[in-house]
Formats: sequence, structure tokens, C-alpha cells
Amino acid sequence: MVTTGIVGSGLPIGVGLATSSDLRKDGRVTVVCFGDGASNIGAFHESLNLASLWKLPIVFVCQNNLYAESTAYAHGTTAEHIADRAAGYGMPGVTVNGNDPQESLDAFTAAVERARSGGGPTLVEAVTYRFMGHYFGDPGAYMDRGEYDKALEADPVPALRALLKERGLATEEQLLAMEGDIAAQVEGAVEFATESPYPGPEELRLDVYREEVPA
Ligand SMILES: Cc1ncc(C[n+]2csc(CCOP(=O)(O)OP(=O)(O)O)c2C)c(N)n1
Ligand SMILES: [Mg+2]
Repeated sequence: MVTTGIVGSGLPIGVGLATSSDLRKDGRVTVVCFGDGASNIGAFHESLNLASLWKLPIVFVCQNNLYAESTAYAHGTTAEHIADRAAGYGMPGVTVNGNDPQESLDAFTAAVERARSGGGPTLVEAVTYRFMGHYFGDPGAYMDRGEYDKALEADPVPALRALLKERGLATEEQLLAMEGDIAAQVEGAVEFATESPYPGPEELRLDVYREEVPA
């Protein structure tokens, strides 16, 4: 629904959305994604606690790409697995190979079903690797080259592409058409954003309170 530049800020927003679903009984499940670095932010811990206490329909998905800006995982995080932290909040925590679509799908399906049936939240940690620098032009001098090259060999995108073709689920032409379609959608969205006027002050408090308050 939303994102902000504040690391970890999506979690409490997700808890708010899940609370809304819980109150309205609309059958929706909120999925909130964040990084390994975000799991060291206070909002992560507050969100997991409240979501578990209220048995909210939410799935916490941590993409553990082993780097937070220029800090390697082991230099910033005490837990061996981020999923281990779920135990402290009385919810299941599962670590999956985030580069494996089937393993990831199985974990997400179980977590969504649990949330939808009133069982409460799950923390899913999908382990992967960061192939790009933190910003464009980041030379990534803090990353071990050997580790990087090895991780690149396990790049899930070409692997999934090969798997889809091998199983006869998609042809190269279909995949190329899909890529072209996605690129066009992204370009269209960028164009729409750059050509749109800036929002006015009247939008400042939109969707903040139940009753709109004029700015
Ligand atoms: C509260 C806050 N602190 C610091 C930053 C600066 N910052 C931007 S991205 C980032 C690292 C985030 O790491 P991670 O959660 O692992 O996400 P990834 O970049 O790997 O997707 C930091 C520290 C920020 N945006 N917000
Ligand atoms: Mg990270």
C-alpha cells in the first residue's frame, strides 16, 4: 500500500492494515516486506509483539540479503537467523532459501493460510544475496568478492527462467514478451509520476484519521 524512506517503518503500517482487516472481518491478509537491517529497528519488535498479541492476519517477510547498507549481517545482528526472533513474540518463524521459488511459496502459503484462519502472524525469513550496491555507483568495496561471485552463480532469476522452460511452463518468447510488458508498465508509471503535479497541502492529512481533518 505504502512505503517510506524510513527503514522499518512499513511494519507498524502493516500492523495497522491488519488491525483494520481484523476489525472489519474482510478476510484480507497483510504481507509486509523489509530487510535484515530493518529487523534491528525498534518498530520491528513492537510490530511483532502487537501482531502476535492481537493474533492479526499478517505475514512478516524479511528479505535477508546479508547486507544493510555497507554492514554485513554478522557485524550488525546477534541472531543466527532472523526467524529465531519470532519465538520471543510467540509466533512461528521460518527461514527459507529465498532463491528457491518452491520453498518460498510453500512457506508463504502456510503463513497466509494461518493468518487467514485466525491463527495469527508468522515471520518468514527469505535468505538471499544483494547483487547491487546500496546506491547506484556504490563500488561495494566492503563486500567479499569471492562471496559475491559465488552468490551470483545462484542468482534466482536465470534459475527460475530455466526451470520454467524445462518444465514446459513458458517459452523464451513468452518470457521476453512478459519482460517487455513489465518494462513498459514501469516506464508508464515513471512517466505518470514525473508528469503529475505535486500534491497540495489538502492531502497532508488524507487517510490519517477516520474523519478527514482539513489541513
Ligand atoms: C531509520 C533509518 N535509519 C537509517 C537509514 C539509512 N538506511 C537506508 S537503507 C539502510 C539499510 C537497510 O538495510 P536492510 O533493512 O537490510 O535493507 P536492504 O537495503 O538490504 O534492502 C539504512 C541504514 C534509514 N533510511 N532509516
Ligand atoms: Mg539487507
